[in-house]
Amino acid sequence: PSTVYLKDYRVPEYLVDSTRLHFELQPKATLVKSQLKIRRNPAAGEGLPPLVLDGVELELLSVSIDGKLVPASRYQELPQGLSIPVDAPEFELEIHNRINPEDNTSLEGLYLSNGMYCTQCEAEGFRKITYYPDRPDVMSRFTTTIVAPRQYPVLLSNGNETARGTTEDGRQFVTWEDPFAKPSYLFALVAGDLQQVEDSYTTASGREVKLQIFTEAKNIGKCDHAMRSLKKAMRWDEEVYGREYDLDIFMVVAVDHFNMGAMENKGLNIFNSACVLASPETATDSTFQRIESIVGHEYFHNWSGNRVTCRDWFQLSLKEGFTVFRDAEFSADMNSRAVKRIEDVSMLRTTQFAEDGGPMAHPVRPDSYMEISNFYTLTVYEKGAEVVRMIHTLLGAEGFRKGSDLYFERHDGCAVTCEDFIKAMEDANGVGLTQFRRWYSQAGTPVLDVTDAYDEATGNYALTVKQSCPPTPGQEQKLPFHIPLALGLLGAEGTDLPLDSAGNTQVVLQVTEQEQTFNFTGLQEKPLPSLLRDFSAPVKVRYGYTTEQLLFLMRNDSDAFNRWDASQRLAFMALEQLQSDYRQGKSLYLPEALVAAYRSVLQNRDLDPALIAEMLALPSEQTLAEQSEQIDAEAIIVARKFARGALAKALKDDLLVCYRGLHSDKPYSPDAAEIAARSLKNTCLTYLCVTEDTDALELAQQQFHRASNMTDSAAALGALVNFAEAADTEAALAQFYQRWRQDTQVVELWFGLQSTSARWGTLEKVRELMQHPAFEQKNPNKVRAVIGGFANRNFTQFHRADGSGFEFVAEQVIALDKLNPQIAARLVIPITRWKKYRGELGEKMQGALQAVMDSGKLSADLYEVVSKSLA
Ligand code: HT7
Ligand code: ZN
Repeated sequence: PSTVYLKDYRVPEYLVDSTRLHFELQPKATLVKSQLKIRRNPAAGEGLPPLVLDGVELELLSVSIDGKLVPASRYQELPQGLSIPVDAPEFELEIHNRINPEDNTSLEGLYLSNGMYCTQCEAEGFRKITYYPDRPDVMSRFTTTIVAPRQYPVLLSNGNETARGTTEDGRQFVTWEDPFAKPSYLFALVAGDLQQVEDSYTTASGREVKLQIFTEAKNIGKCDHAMRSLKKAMRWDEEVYGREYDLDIFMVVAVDHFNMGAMENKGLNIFNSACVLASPETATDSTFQRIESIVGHEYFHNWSGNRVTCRDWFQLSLKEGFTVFRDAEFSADMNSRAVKRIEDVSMLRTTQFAEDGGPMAHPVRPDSYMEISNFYTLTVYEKGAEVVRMIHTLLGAEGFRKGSDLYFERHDGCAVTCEDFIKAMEDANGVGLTQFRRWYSQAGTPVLDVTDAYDEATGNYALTVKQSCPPTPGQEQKLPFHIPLALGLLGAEGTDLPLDSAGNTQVVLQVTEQEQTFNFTGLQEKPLPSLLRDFSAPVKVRYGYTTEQLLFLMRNDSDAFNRWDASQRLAFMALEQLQSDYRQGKSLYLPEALVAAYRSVLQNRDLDPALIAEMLALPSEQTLAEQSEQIDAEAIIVARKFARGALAKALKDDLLVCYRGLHSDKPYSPDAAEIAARSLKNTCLTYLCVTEDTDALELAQQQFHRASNMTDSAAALGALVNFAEAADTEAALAQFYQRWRQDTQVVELWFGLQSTSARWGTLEKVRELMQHPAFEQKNPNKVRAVIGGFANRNFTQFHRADGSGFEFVAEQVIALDKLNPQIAARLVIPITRWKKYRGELGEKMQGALQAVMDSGKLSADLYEVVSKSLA
């Protein structure tokens, strides 16, 4: 596969003013007729070069220009497209081709999912439907007619329905017209025997919008939460960004086979069923929250992505980083702001930092790729959102809003760049963000080394910040970043000290140099710094906190995020010590101070229970691995297991009191307070079960049998799967499956609980599950639950010392690549970081990766990840 470079970007040679599509649906032979009004792009230069269209896996039937058939000798079929000679600056092109949705297991283009036709065109899937300039800067007005047999009563596409009827041979047809010009990646088509839930929304300016969610009949009772979330998102975007919805209808469709979470096609969002369907009996609290955030995310794309889109795929973070920031703020406003931030930062630190330190590290705006699907990454999405958040921090809420208003106004209907976004922010606020732009072009996670000095005689407190950034592939040296460093200073009483004459207790330092000293004057005592409040930048901060100082911050910091962060630093220090003791063959011991700190958190009645749950959670093995210079998997596993066991034993009585106090018989509601209570209750239950005491496991059994909602049921089953005797575990699993076997989403959860079990024997179990009748290799959700659960969320068993976990993943990746390259290229990631491992385990991982490389011809997707990781 060849490499595409940002520096080679050229404007399109031809523009497409209108696109008329006509589909005659048949599982193995769908006929596609496309009529395009094409015009030479005046910005592209002189002459009339051939028109080159993208096309992949298409059967070409005919090409006509202005109504005349073009003989096959006149055009050239390319390996990935079609080249047609042009002799006029404007013409109408008609192409007929055939495609095979039934055999399309890549889930890109048009495919069948449980007998329902659906599409996925981002990033380059439209070229699997018909020949087209399949790039985001070619925007066209689409009209789509779908003809289908009667067993597909629902026929949907983008925009408004303008005609429907019956053809002479008894098939039905529907025509849709989208009044907004859009790139091909936002095209969508759905056909199936679907039911719908309908509602309406009145916009701020008084327009009535019809809202519809389509699913298979059996899921119709699981749409209410998504519908409520959609209406909240529509209101929020009006209130916070002044953005109204623009069509008369907004449709959402749930499909079972989907490579990602959802897709923001104009007016017709397509969702992975797992990201839209929920009921209290079948979905956990985190699923409810995930649905709210993804429904919001896709809806927000209507402005940040659809009305203003990307010029090219290097600019992906323009829409994704911005939209993730928007959805995170939406979720924070709907739920607990601090807990949302903690969850997001935990995920970023574990997974995005690992990506930034691994072989596929790339900037938020990458400058090259082989396969764009590989760049829908945590860096583009999550770090991209952090970059937007930093702009928000630097400009303030009002300044940011001015910038976003200008951005939408300036670029409405256009395909633009990250540069255009920053420029709008600068122009609206009269500021310069020149150095800040490096966040878009430099990869890697910056490190801040902070030291301080207090001068008693003058009352001056000097804080010195040194920034550095490790090398990443292709970027040895980095220039200093512009880093907003939010901080507060705590006095001995634990209160925030005033930092200026106005009495402000928090400042945002502008860190721009390699080394910089900031002075605070008039201080009566040496303060304790609370650094990087609310995680004001995606960096690592190193400061020599003592255990006592961290305990102090845990108790007193006014920034909830930093209270949690202090608990994590404290746990991290203890876990590092345990790892080192284990390596030296010393006996293991958990400091009493840590136990006491956890006890006082658990007993604190003033804290949000969800925050307590977060503070009680030890850093995951993955987080510990990410923070290690060289990963010693065995030491990490032993240390964490020991610490968890010691805490569980020491805190048993407190955990029990807390658990009992949080038990409630109220009917389920996914509101913040109740989610928080369940979260803490189930954290306590899991800790109690760690001891494997009979009475604790009895509690889990009771909760499992009596639970009235899936959150409690799944938490109890999870505890049993990890800590109960084999016979009890099997009995509970069997009972659960019998009860829920008809429910796809619950069966996926059931798969996930088993594949992530830390118990020895899980790998054999995973192989067994792959033979289960409910497992389907062609369904990404099932693959993610069983194989992905094992590879990504089962640190203990995936890192088996004999390397069998790695070999298993390699074997599955090779098999999956033949069916679905996007999924294979994601699944391989856990075995790409071999260079970070100590000793033999790293070699075993490298061997597994090499086996993938040597297995034969790989897809472009998989080849890119494997070759870059072996280099
Ligand atoms: N914008 C959407 C991206 C997406 C996608 C990308 C590659 C392959 C399949 C895909 N499905 C959806 C999702 C989003 O960020 O909203
Ligand atoms: Zn998105």
